Formats: sequence, structure tokens, C-alpha cells
Amino acid sequence: MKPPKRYLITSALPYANGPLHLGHIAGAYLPADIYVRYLKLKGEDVAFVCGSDEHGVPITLRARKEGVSPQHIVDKYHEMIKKAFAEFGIAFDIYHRTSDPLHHETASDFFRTMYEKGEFIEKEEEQFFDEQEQQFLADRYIIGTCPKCGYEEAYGDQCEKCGTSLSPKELINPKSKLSGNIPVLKNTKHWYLDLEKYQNEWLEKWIDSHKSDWKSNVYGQCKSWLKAGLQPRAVTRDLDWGVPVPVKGADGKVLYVWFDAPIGYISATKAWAKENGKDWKDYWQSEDSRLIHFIGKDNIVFHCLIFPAMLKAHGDYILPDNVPANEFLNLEGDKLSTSRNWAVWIHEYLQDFPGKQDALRYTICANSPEQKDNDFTWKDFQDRNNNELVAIFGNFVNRAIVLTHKYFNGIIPEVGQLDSFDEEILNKITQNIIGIDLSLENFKFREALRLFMNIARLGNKYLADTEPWKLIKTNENRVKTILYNSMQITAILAGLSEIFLPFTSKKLKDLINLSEIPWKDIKSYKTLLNQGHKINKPSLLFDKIEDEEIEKQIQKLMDSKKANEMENKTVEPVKENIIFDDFVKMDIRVGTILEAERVPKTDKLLKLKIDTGIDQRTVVSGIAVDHKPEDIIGKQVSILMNLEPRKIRGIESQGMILMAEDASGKLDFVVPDEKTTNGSGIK
Ligand code: B3M
Ligand code: ZN
Repeated sequence: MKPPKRYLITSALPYANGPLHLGHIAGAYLPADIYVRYLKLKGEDVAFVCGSDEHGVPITLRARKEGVSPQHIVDKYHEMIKKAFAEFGIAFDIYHRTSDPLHHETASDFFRTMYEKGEFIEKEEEQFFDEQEQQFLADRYIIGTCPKCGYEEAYGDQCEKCGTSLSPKELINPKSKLSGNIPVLKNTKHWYLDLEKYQNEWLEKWIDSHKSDWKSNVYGQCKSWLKAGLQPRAVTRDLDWGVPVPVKGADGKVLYVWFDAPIGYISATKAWAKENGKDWKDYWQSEDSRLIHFIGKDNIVFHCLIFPAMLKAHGDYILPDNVPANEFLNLEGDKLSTSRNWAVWIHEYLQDFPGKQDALRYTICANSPEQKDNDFTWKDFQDRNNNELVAIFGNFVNRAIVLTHKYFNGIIPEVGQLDSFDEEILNKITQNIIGIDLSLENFKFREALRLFMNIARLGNKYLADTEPWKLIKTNENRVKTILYNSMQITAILAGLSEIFLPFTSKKLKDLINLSEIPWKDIKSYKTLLNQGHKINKPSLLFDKIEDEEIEKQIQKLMDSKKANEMENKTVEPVKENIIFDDFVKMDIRVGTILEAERVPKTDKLLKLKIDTGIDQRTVVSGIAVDHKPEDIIGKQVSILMNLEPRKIRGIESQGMILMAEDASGKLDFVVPDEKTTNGSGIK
């Protein structure tokens, strides 16, 4: 294949209905950003576009839930998402949005062209309708039982439990998400993309032509769709939020969000081109451009089958050359979830770890779910930061800079004859650089990052084995060569960091006083820092992350898990009725805890001595998980006095303390509002 003249790189447009989390970044954004930085470092002509996906039912449902307009929702989240991307160093050339008039116009035109070419099937069909709300129930407005797995909250377009994509009529017991009512069927007209025809004509052949250059997970998913046989798909909806369908007889209808959203890539490119004196058509309509979509695996069908079908049917556009979709990144062994608040939110990370974007970028990339789902844990994050960034990369760079200052006043010394060990190390570094190039070209970001860190490892080994701090007394010339080489390695790391760790790259370039480090010089191992070049004073590239910071993050996750469990826990049903006489048989009084101690060899039990106003008695109570003995002495409690005494762990327990138990099992004392006399009855 001829090398392309220019690249158009897209990342999936996030729905503007919630903040960004780790899973988003790992799926479609960090890999794209790394790839783009790599291309730009190589001097390629690249447009990197993205924007907010502001249409579709997820947005209108969210607006309804919060009692505000859809515009209000998208305005809020668009700004929030845009800011988080920028601060995290995801360097789009433009971050656009689909509510922009330019997008509406572009999507409208696109539809109209296809319509005029007769590409759509126009069909009147029965669809679910909510009579109370007077609204057709598209996609997520309808829920019911999944025919595949039996999950009762499956959406009209997809079951989130088993991942099957559905159509509303396949749902068992469909219900309106708006009113909860059972919907009726009513006729409505829509426009369909004839995917069946495209499959037979060219789409299947085209997918097959990518058997060897697309990732196997991507190719495999496409093949399984094709095997099942593509069906015509409606690309319009009866909704009032979206791009209006631009033809006669389509009042109250908008383009299906998955029709307009990928066109968002085109409108974003147009907006960027306009601002930068470029021609957007060069990127979209010229065979010497290379189009690459970065997405998560749940978007494969749309980017590999449906959008290419649209582009081809329209006629003026090139097709994606590759769609390197990622699998999912899990968090601490559990699937990331916005609704369950099981996530690391990027805006919160930026607040909790200011200036540490690269530590997270590094960890995500090192665990990038390229072939299969992978897991992010806070412990691994800490280890990667402390044992790799600090102990390997930071350590090498710091030693090289400190020694250059100590022995040569921060001036790059003269290089002498290289010995065989120098050659060996430098050769290995060159091999790693070649490997990085190849890996990135093939979207193998984890491998590229591993090779990058290897360079720092080699640097460390070089210093450890040559020991310039010992040689300085006997052979200053040799030390000059060693530090000259070490500083070249440092400059290579500074240059390559631009790809993976852009914040670090900037810091390191400042330290070595070099603003540009061209790829071709790195690749050909040219001198990057000349003899006589002055570098700046050392300062640390990375800080250690302490245990407390990690514990805080884990606690935060545990808290949200607990809150979530409590929200979902159903309250126990009420017990059978009793008569009043049964109730008054219980003698419940207020008492005060005089003594408390743990019952040996148990986790839960405390032995309490209680002043009941009548006597002092011993009660064994299972409250030790939530209450420490020393904290509860002097506390008033409610005690059931006439419970038949019984032996617990060899201690006679004379009564029972009343406790309130919440959904998580946490126990709290049931006590009078204000202190009262011991022995007061509770009635
Ligand atoms: N907003 C879906 C998603 O976030 C969608 C991507 C659109 S890309 C054109 O998974
Ligand atoms: Zn299912």
C-alpha cells in the first residue's frame, strides 16, 4: 500500500449525558491520542477530530430524569467533557458537538443526497406507542424482558446484560419507560438503510479484504453480524430531539442518532478546516487520505458496517482503512458503570492527583484492553507509578542530569571513543526504537509502551554497570563519554515521551533545554544534545504515590458500592400481625453501658455490663464490627429485659440490646432522643 498523504483520526463521540470515566479513556481516546501524537511526531499531516454526541434517547431520558431540557443537559456535559479531555492531554485538533448548526446542516445534506439517489427503503410499519404520553417509543424508551437472557430491564435496542442488540418487538412484556404503561402498536413511516443489499453487493467482500489488517476481535464481530445476515435498518425516529428528517412528510421525525453521530466526524472536520485554512474534502474525499476510527467494542457494528454503508451509498467519501476497537477496561474486577457509580471519573482524578495525568495515562496504556477485557486496580496504578515511572524512568533521568551538573557544570561533555559496552547498549536502544515504531504502526500500544520503558531500563543499566561516580577519580575522559551517551538517551526519552507521556515530555525537554526533538533524529540515533549544550538544574520528574492516597480512592469506591447496594436493597416485607397483648409482654427499658469488652476469639461479640435502673446485668451483644468497646461506655441503650437468659460463648446473657440494622448490615443503637433515667420503660 502506498503511504497515505494525510490522516484523519476519529475517536467515538461521547454522549453528552454524563462525565468521562476511565473506561472511556481506555477505549477510544488514549489509544487515538497516542497514535496521533506518534504521527505528528513523525511530521505527518493529521486531523484528529471528536465532539459530543448530543442527540439520541440517552440524552432525552437524562433530561427527563433531571426535569430540565435536553439542551441544558448537553450544554452542561459538553463543557465538562471538553475540559476533562483538554486537562488530561487528549489533544484533539477540534472537539465539536452535534447540536451545532454546521452539524445539522451536514447531516441533513447527507440524508438528502442518499434520499435523492433512492438509497432508502421507505416503509410504513407498526411501532410501539405510548397512548398516555402520545409518543412513539424508540430504542431506550421501551424496556422489557430480553428474549436471550431473561434480563427484565432490556432496552428496545439492546440488552445491557448480555449485549445482544434487539429491536423493540423482540422484547417480552414491553413497557413504556415514560409512563410504565403497556404500549400499543401504531403505524408510522420510516426510512431504512438497505443493509441486506449492501451486504450482497460489496460490504461483505470489503470486510473480507480486511481479514489480515484489522484486529481479530473487530473482524470477528463483523463476520458474525454478516453471518446472521444484515437486515434493513431504520435511520429515522419519531422523536422531537435530533436533526429533523429533511424530506416532505416527515414532520415530528428526526434522524436516528446512529445515523447523525458518525456524520459528526465530518462536520467536526469541516469546522476544523474552516478555522485552519484547510480543505475538509482532502481528508474525506481523497483516496490518498487514511481514515481511522478509534472506538470501544460496543460500537463496532456502527463503524465497520453501518457507517461505511452510508459513506459508500452517499458516494463521495472514502471508507475507513482501519477500526482498531478496544475491548473493555474493568475496575477492581468489576464492570465500569455510570449508573452504579463504579468508575474513576476523570474530572475527579484530575482534582485528586493534580499534575499526575501521565501516571494514569501510563497505567491505562500499560493495561490497555487491546485483545481482551482487562482490569484497572488502584494498587497497580501505585505500583506502576512508584516502581516504573519513579524508580526506572525518573531515576535514570535524574542520575544522568545530576551527574552532568556535578562533574561538568551542566554542560554536555565531549564524547570519546565508544567501547563495546556503549555500542551494545546503544544498539539495544535503537532496536527498541524500531520496535516502538512498528508496534505503534500496528496499534499495539501496550507493546510500544513496554519498549519505551525498556529504554529507560537500559539507561539505568548503563549507569549502574559503568559506574561513572567511581571512574571520575581515575578516568575523567571515560566519564565524559558515559555522560554524553546518558544525556543522549535522556533526550531520546524526552522525545519519545511526547507520544505516551506528554506532560512529562514537556518537563523533561525544559530540563534538558531542548524544545524540539525530531523523530528522524531519534530514529537514526543522531546526536540530540551537542557537546557544549547547557542543560537546566535537576528536578524530579515523578513523585511517589503514598499508600494513603490509594486507600482513599479504594474507600471512595467502597462507599459508592455500599450506597448503591443500599439503594437497590429491597426493604423486608412486614411481618404477620400480632395482638397488643403480645407486644406488652415485652419489657423494654432504657439502660446505660457501664463496661464493655470483647468476647475473646470472636469478631462480633461484646460483653456489656448494663445499669438497667433495677439491677446491673451482663448482656452479650453482636455489635463489635461497628462499635469499639471504649467508644460506647456511658452510652444509653434500649434493652429487652425479660428475654429468657441464654449462654453465649460460656457467658450468660441476660437480655438483648435493640439495634437498627441498615441495608448494608450496619448496626446503630436505638436510644431516646435525650438522656433519660435508667429503667424508663419503652412502650
Ligand atoms: N455516542 C455511543 C457511545 O458513546 C456513541 C458513539 C458515537 S460515535 C459516532 O458508546
Ligand atoms: Zn439479554
